[in-house]
Amino acid sequence: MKRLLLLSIVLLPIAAAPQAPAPLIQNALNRRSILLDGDWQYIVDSRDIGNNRRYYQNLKPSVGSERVVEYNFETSPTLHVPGDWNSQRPELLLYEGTVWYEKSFHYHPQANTRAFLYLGAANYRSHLWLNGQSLCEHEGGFTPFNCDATALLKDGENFVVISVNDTRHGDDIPALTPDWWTYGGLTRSVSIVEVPQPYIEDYSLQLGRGSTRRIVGWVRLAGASAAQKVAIKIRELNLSQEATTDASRVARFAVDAAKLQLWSPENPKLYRIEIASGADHISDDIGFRSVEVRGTEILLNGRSLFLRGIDLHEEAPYRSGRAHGDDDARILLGWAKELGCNFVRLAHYPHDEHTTRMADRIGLLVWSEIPVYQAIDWNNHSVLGKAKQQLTEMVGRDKNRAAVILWSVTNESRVTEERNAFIRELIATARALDPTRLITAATNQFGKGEGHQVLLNDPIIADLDVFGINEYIGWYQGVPSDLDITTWSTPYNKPMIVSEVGGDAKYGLHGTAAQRWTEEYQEDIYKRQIAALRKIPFLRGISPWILKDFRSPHRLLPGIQDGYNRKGLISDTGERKKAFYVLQQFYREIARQK
Ligand code: GCB
Repeated sequence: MKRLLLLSIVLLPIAAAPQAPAPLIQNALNRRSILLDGDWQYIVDSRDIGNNRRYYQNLKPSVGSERVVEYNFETSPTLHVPGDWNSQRPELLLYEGTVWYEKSFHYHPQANTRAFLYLGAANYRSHLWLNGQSLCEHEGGFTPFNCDATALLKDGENFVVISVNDTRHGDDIPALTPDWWTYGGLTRSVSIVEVPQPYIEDYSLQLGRGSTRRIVGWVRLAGASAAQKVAIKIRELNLSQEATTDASRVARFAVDAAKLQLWSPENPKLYRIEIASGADHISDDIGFRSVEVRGTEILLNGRSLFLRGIDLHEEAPYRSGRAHGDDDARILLGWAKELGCNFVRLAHYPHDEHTTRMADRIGLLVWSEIPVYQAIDWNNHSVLGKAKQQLTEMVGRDKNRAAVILWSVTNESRVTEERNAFIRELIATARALDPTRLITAATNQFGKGEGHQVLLNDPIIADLDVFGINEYIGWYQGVPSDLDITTWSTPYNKPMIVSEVGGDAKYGLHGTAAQRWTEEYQEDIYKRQIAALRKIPFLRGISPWILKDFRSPHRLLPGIQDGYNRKGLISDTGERKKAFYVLQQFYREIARQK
């Protein structure tokens, strides 16, 4: 009997645990790599039969073979990577489900080298196979991950197969109804990143808290024994330092840089940092600045700052679809600069690394957020785990970007005990991951004071450094003239950013300021918002909603929205609306007052 029991336990199918990616390689963009971007063959798998049919083996149907093979990547159509599938094929515009991608490539392994398959992002769930073997799985549509491919890569022809599924679920992050197009697919670059063995896995170099001269940080090695030497060098400052790794493979640094030029939007100074250990060396361009809060002020390099901002989705300029890469980032952030911004809120999820690096180069402060958006399954512990994972991946990737000053943990979530507890855990996680940056959230749960007084009293504000408020007076609430008599107050002595305001306008639709959807109505909202908001003493910045019209499945009004949220200051085809110039004029005026 006992033996039988034992046998049945042994024979029970064991659900294979998903294979997790390896720790993220810092600064993978500057590593030696083989880009796998370009055309990938694809198969749409609307019924999820691909696993059973072993699409991952990339089999070929051949006449006379014993086995029936009912697919063929070789003769299947192609999708461009990076890029979402919705905007590349009209028949996939509304598709949600699984798509299998395949790419063949030539590879020649090098001695003492580890190779990782690196994905900038795949929305939303992905499973990677290399040469027919399962490599790893990842969940979350906006953060990078890498999987160690060294053992599976062959000398000569190789193939990678990736299944990506973007079906929405109530226990995902984001959950079921985000007001944006949940573009599916391999939305950012795919590459094979090569590193020597051992290698520099991760590092953080920033100004120490409270200092504008002392650079502190750490470098972590992978595949190394303890007590390895690591050196950092900043030639321009004539600085170098060496340290030895401890038992956790981390070497710590503290360097005084008396002649340091601090990074700011006006002077986005970056220094070339070289890091070396054994056979590995890497360089990065890093800026140094301090950011802190004092009372209701935000201080950048010790000086009070007003954030002249704009919100943006990661939607491509001039065409629809997910934006990616340097060129899109240059145009989108260039528009923000033209508007007079020193700040952007990258809504509602981590944007491409090219964007935060571009912000570093051209001088735009960044608010970066995870898609803990509106209704989330607050009671579900695994959902909290997903949110923490995305937060960790966002901070992990961008912790060396001077431009990023704010990590945001939620947008417009309703106040309940469960939500408060969930968000507090995220705030604690963010602080533990990065004690140098400010933590924020976009709140929209207000109390009512007397008359037209709005009370900004979401209880999570108590745990934040800076709080955002999203308010739509004149669009979702009342009419624009209500702004003339509205006042805002809060029991919290903290800086506030108005993280959303605005209203829809169709570019080219004109009328009176009383006619919704016209450029004049939107312009009127902006004029009154600016007049009202500038009276708030604890206001430290604004980032209206939004830079550019963007695709949304919620916005279907024919002839006006046609599938687009029209709150952009710029149309989806790049034309500036009247309100663009209202905000530009305000930003010019306050920039002059400094
Ligand atoms: C909001 C949301 C944003 C929406 C926007 C709107 O409050 O944060 O995601 O797109 O309003 O246009 O309604």
